[in-house]
Amino acid sequence: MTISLKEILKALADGQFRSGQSLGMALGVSRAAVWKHLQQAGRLGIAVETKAGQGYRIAGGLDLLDLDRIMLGLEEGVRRIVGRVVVLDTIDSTNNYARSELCKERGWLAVLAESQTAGRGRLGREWVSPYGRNLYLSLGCTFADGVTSLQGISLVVGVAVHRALAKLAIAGLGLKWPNDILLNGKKLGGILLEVAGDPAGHCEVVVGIGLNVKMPCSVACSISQPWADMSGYQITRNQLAANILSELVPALHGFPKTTFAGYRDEWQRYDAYRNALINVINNDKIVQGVARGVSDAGALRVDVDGRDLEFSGGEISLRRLV
Ligand code: BT5
Repeated sequence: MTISLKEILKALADGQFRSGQSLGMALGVSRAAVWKHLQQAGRLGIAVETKAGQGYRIAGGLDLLDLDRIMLGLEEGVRRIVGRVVVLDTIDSTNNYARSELCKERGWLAVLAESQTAGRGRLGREWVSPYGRNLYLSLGCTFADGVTSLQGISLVVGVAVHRALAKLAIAGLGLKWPNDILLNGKKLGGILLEVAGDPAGHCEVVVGIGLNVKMPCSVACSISQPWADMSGYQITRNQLAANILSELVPALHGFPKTTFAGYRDEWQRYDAYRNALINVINNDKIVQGVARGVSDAGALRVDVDGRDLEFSGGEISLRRLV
C-alpha cells in the first residue's frame, strides 16, 4: 500500500508523540516507510522531532487544510456560485491549476494547496509558499462582458480580503495599491490577478491570494521585503479560507453590475499610503509625489508638484518615503 506524506502528517497534526510502529499500523505501512516519508517532511520545512522510545512529533502541531471543514464554513449561496472547491497537496501554483481547469470548463472554482513549488507574484516574482503554514488560494471565475468591464476588480479583492481578516479581529490591517495586504505596515499577503479571453466577450479571471498565517523562520529569510504573519492570532487555515471565500465570492459575483466605484470609499478607508510621500516605480521610471487615494476606476491618484496624476497597470510598484 502506498500512502501520501499528508496522511502521516495528519496523524501527527495534534503535536503529540506517536511511535513509528503505531503510525505504520494505523496507516497500513511499515515503520521504514513512515521513516522514509518523514525525511521528506524535513525537506518541506516541517521539523519532525524524534525521541528514542517515544517516536515522532511535530512540536506545536500542524493545521492542515480540510475540504469538509472549509465547505462547512461556507454559506449555501457561496457554495452554489463556486461549484467546486479543490484542496491540493503540493502544486506549482494554484493560479496555474485554476487556469487550466477553467480552460477545460468555464464557470467558478476555488483551489487551495498546502504548498507551492513555483508560487508567483507579479512580473514573475517569487511567492514564498512553504508547506502547511500559510494560505495559497485561487478563485477562477468566468465573466461574460469582457475584460474592460472588470476595471478595479483587484482592488475589490483587496477589500474582500480586508473584510474577512477584520471579521477575525485582526488589528493593524491596511491595503497598499495595487495588490498588497499589510499588517502593521509589513506585507501580510498579496493578490495576483490574471485575466485571459475576449476583450469584449467571455473572459476567464484567476484571482490568486497568498496570506501568511504562520511563516516558518527557516524560509522567511528568502522574502525580500518586510513581511508579517498571523502567528499572534488563534486562526485556523480552514476557517481563514472559508472566511475569505465568503467575502470574495459574493463581491466578485456582483461584477460587473457593481463596479469598483461602489467599493472606493471603503478601499480608501483602509489605504495605508494615503497622503504619504511615495515613489511610483514603473520599470526604471520613478515619479515622486503624494498618494491621494484611488479613482472610481481603481487608478492610483498622486499629487505630483501640484498636478493630480493617475497611474494604473499591474507592473507599477510603490515605495513609501516617509
Ligand atoms: C504579490 O506579488 O504580492 C502577489 C502574490 C500572490 C500569491 C498567490 S499565492 C496563490 C496564488 N498562486 C500563485 O502562484 N500566486 C498567487 P508582488 O506584488 O509581485 O509581490 C512579490 C514580492 O513579495 C516578492 O518579490 C517578495 O518581496 C515578497 N514576498 C514573496 N513571498 C512573500 C510572502 N510569503 N509574504 C510576504 N511577502 C512575500
